[in-house]
Amino acid sequence: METTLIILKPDAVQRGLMGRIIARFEDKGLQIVGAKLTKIPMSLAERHYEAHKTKGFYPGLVKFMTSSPVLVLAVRGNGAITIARNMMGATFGSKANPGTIRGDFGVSNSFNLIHGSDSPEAAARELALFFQPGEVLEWSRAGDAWVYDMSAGKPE
Ligand code: D4T
Repeated sequence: METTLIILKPDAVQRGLMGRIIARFEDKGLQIVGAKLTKIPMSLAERHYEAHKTKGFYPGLVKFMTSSPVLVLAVRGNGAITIARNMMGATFGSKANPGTIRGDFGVSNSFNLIHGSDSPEAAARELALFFQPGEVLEWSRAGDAWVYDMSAGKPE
């Protein structure tokens, strides 16, 4: 099982899209194992996006991410990192395909609604940035036996 860090960005929260976006992950069969509504401090936004520090869009990105509350989620499932990235769609709302979160809910390139970790290493780093030990929960869903075929002893 993988856990990925998802952030519903300030535009998603301000536009009242949290419920519809979370519903997509739940409908898919992914499990919410952590959730936090928070206003990201500047220092945390800078660390989260430190890979983009030299890019021209970095100052605007950090300003946007700290401008208003976000909903931070830990989302778990077999292959959750890639599944969530595919559900999010291309980075720019103007380019994202219909059927994806960015493709269905946005047209902006910089206000692109959602962040998702892009690798297991990034997920581990980002989960540790946004969640304290114990805030990502281990819990079993009553319907889990019908989300995956477990007949081989692992999720298929
Ligand atoms: P995040 O990291 O937010 O999940 O987005 P992506 O993984 O899809 O895209 P990214 O890391 O390349 O970009 C991070 C963030 O910066 C904004 N951005 C990006 C921007 O405002 N202008 C740009 O030219 C690019 C490339 C959007 C997402």
